[in-house]
Amino acid sequence: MEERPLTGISPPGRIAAPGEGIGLDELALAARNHGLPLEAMRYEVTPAGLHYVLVHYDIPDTDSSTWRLTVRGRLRTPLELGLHELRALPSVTRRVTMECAGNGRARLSPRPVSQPWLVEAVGTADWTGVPLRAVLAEAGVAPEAVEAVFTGADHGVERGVEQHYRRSLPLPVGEDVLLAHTMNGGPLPPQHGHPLRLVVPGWYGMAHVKWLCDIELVDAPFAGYQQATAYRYRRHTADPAEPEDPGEPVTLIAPRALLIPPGFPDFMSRTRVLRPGPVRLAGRAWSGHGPVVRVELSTDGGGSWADAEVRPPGGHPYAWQGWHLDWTAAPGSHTLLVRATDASGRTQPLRQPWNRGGFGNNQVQAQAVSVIPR
Ligand SMILES: Nc1nc2c(c(=O)[nH]1)N[C@H]1C(S)=C(S)[C@@H](COP(=O)(O)O)O[C@H]1N2
Ligand SMILES: [Mo]
Repeated sequence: MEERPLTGISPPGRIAAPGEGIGLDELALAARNHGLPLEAMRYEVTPAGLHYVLVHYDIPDTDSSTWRLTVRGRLRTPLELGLHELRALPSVTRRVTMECAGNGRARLSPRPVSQPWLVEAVGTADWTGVPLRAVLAEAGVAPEAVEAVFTGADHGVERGVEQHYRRSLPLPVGEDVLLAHTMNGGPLPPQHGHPLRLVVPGWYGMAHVKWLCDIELVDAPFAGYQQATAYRYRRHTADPAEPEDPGEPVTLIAPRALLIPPGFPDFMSRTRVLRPGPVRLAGRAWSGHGPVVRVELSTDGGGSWADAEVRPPGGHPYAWQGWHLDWTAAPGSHTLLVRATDASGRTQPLRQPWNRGGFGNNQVQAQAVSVIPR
C-alpha cells in the first residue's frame, strides 16, 4: 500500500517549550519502547529480553508458517520466499550492536518531542540470516535499479501520513546486510521483527526493518516518509519564519562509550553509591564508522582524562568493544565522563549541536557518583 495523507489525527512535529517537562505523550512511548538496563552491558551479547526495543506503531500479528517475503521491481525474476525456503539457504551469523538514532534525544535542549531516550537505546545480538546479496543475485538486479525498498508488515499514521514502516538502502548493498530469521540462536521475538527482519551492520536502528515482508528494487531514490521526512539531520526549528532545512540522511552510528554503572544506585536519582578504595570502571564502546581505538575517562567532571584499556574488536567488527580503567575512589561527589574515539577520528562532543529530530546525540555520558565513608 502506498503512503497517503490522513489529516486530523496526527499532531504535528513539536519542540518542547523551554523548561517543559516530559509529557504524558512521551511517557506513553517510553512505556512501550524500553532501553537496555545499563548494568546489562556486562553481557557481551545482550539477552533478547534486555535488548532495547523501538516500535513506531503496533507489533504486528505474524505467523512464521504463512509468512512470505516478496522480492519484486526492477529485476529479472520476482521471488516469493517462505521462512522454510529462507532457512534452507546458506546463513551467516553476525554480532551487531544496534542503537536507535534517537538515543540521547531527551537530553537536548530544546527537546524534540518524541521517544525520550537518555542513553540506553542500544543492544548487541547475534543475528543469523541469509545475506541479502545472495537473494538479490538470485532475483537478478536490473541495471537501472538504484535502491532496494524494504517494507515491514506494521502499519500506522505518523505526522499525517498513513504508511507501512518502509525504508530503503542504496544498491549495491553491503555484503554484511542480512535477512535475519534468528536472534541469539532462537526465533526472533515478536518485538524484534518476528519472523524476519533486515540487519544493516553499522547503521542506526531505523535501517533494520522489522517484520520484513517485501523488497522492491526501484529506479529512483525512495522518497517515502521514513526516508525523506523522518531520519534526517535538520537544523531548522519549529519557527515557521525559518526556511525548511532538507537536512542530511541519518545513516551510520556515531561513536559512543557507556559506563556499566559502578557501585549501587539510589532508587530515584540513579546516583551511584560507592565505598572508597579501588574500583574497576568498565563499559562498552562502539561506532558504525570503524572500530573504537580510544576510550578516555574523566573522574573530575572533564578536568583531566585518562586512557582506558580497550579490547580490540576481534572477529566481531560490528559489535561493541569492552573497556576498563582502574580508579581509586576518594570520599565525596564525583562526575564520571567517558568518551570514545573511532578509527575514522570521530569522537564524542562535550556539548551536542542541536538538530530538529534529536538524532545522533552522542554527547559524552556524565555519571554522578557519591563515594560514602567506609
Ligand atoms: N517495521 C519496522 N521496523 C523497524 C521499526 C519499526 O517501527 N517498524 N523501528 C526501527 C527503529 S527506529 C529502530 S531503533 C529499530 C529497533 O530495533 P529493536 O526494537 O529490535 O531494537 O528497529 C527499526 N525497524
Ligand atoms: Mo530508532
